[in-house]
Amino acid sequence: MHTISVIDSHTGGEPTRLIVSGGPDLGSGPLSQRLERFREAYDHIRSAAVCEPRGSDVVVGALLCAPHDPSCSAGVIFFNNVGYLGMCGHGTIGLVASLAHLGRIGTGVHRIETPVGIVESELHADGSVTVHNVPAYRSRKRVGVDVEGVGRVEGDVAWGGNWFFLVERHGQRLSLDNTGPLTAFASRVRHALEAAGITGDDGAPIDHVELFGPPADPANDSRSFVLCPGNAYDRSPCGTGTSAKLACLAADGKLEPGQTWRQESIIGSVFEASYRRGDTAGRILPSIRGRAHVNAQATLLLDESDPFIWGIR
Ligand code: PYC
Repeated sequence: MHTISVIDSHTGGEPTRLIVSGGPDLGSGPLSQRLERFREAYDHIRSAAVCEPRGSDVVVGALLCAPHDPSCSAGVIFFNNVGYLGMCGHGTIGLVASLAHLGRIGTGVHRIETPVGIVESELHADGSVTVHNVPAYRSRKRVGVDVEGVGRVEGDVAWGGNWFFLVERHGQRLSLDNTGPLTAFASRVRHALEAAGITGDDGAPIDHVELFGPPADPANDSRSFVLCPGNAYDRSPCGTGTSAKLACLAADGKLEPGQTWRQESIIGSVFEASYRRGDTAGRILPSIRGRAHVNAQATLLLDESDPFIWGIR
């Protein structure tokens, strides 16, 4: 029987399952290349780790890898119920909390290699983690798309480590008892973007949709509902999504460098975010602070006689 050791955590309610050992041997080289090897040769390990019946649509997986860049403490490849993520903010916070739980790192700054670049993370004495994310930017403002059964929806296209479509005017109620209709709405928007050929700059699909509205808690700046690629919604405020939001706020002159933005998730969890100016092309350097809690340390058992050994795909 094959076994995989994992640490489970959640960051503001959003789960991360970190594969510590027993995962695929992807060899060496840049993590972008190792991600392709994972996709081509070991996709069944992805689905075994995060899909039902062991996992669920909500679980984000993280494969701990030896870094290619020697200045990094760790490398990581994130994945979910349908594929792979370039970066994952809540997952990086979960990774750092899990490595601290294992006693592999202490408080301070740690460089983490991802398929889309190196991020710096800082584990604070109170257990919270700041992620200094990859550069974020808004690619296009107020892009219109015709959504079946809804009509014209306008949003911004932005990169925050993944591609996002950010919608302010959607007419939806951003509340936890309304996640069914929110999921249906955001999913239609994503399909409409795909049908209209609206993509990220590199031709990659815009696979995350973010709906924004006023916060439930007046201490926060905004509430969001974020639909992830596999149709699960993010329980956390979404680190890469908050980075994309900061890029839009910065581009509109609505948030100054260093100013704090408190992004509230659909379940009420919060990331504290700010940015520094990046380059002259308008890219920003986002920082996201949140807290993860380790809630399981387990061994996954992969039994060849189990008809769903590789998950329900
Ligand atoms: O926190 O960046 C994030 C994220 C992406 C998908 C789910 N969470």
